[in-house]
Amino acid sequence: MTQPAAAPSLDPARAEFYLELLRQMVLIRHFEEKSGEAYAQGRIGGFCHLYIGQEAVAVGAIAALRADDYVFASYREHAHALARGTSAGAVMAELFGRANGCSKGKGGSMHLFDVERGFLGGHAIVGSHIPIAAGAAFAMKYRETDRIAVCFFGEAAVNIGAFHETLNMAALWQLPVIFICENNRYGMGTALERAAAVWDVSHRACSYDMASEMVDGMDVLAMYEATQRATERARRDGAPTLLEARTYRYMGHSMADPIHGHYRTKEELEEQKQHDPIETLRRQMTQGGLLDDEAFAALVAEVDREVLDALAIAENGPEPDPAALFTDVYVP
Ligand SMILES: Cc1ncc(C[n+]2csc(CCOP(=O)(O)OP(=O)(O)O)c2C)c(N)n1
Ligand SMILES: [Mg+2]
Repeated sequence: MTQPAAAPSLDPARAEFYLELLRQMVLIRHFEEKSGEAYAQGRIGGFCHLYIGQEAVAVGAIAALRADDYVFASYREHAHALARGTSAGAVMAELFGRANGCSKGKGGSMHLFDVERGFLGGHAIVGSHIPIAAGAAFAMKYRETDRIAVCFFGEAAVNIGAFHETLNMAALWQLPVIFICENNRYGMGTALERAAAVWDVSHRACSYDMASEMVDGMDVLAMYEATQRATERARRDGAPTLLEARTYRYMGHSMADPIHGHYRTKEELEEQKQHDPIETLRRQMTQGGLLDDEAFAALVAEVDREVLDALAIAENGPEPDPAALFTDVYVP
């Protein structure tokens, strides 16, 4: 597995693109801060796993995709849906269990779907979506398209048999799929104190015959470029890639887990915040003369309006009709 590449320098001609990456990361962060508040107030039911700290992974990788590619993610997937273009209102309404949510209120936080945008979940069972993503990639190849599938999962999924079966088959069959392991250092067990650090995916995965790269998952541009290279391999050669994004989540495993948890120190968290993905891109853009404080404040204000609108859409959304219990989300 190759080591992280050096941070790319900014190209002034791409200022709008960088601004869009920054906007998406700020949207995800503020959206999740608000959903965390709403959860604490009892307005969101079920589980809720926040992504704060990891924004660069979903935003950078998804920016490298085409609109007709498929994206699969785990239960920590609000960000992936938002980066894919699902509206903040449709995601928030789903968290609130409302009929105007992207899964019609039947899925909640862990089961966001948006077929129109090729976003195929939202999967609560660790590793369960990895073979499904390879199946989608198989279909794309079988139909002789150059569409690809991208699958995001946590590093604990590397312990699941289906991960190994899928990588083996993807390599043998040369499937156009990109596996993105979001290695945030912790995979939560059933008891908080049993959270295990599995901060070393590469040695368990490198035995498969496919290109693999380790990426700085706190750097949105590094994520974008690594994914771009992987999409070229997939579209041009129909070949799979494994990316290991080294990242960090600031919040607990879920809303049931205190911020620092029992398994890491406050100092570790503070140290990781020094590599904040939003601040990193903001600083790079500012130093490159592509952003000033005023423009950043305007971006934040616009995002905050969008998040407040999303809350209103969720709160005013109807509860699902009980008859919807017997219908499929996508088949009327
Ligand atoms: C097959 C299976 N086993 C156990 C669980 C309970 N569980 C939910 S999240 C999780 C940890 C996953 O950690 P990781 O893959 O690193 O993702 P992260 O939460 O760090 O994003 C576990 C064990 C589950 N959902 N599915
Ligand atoms: Mg993890």
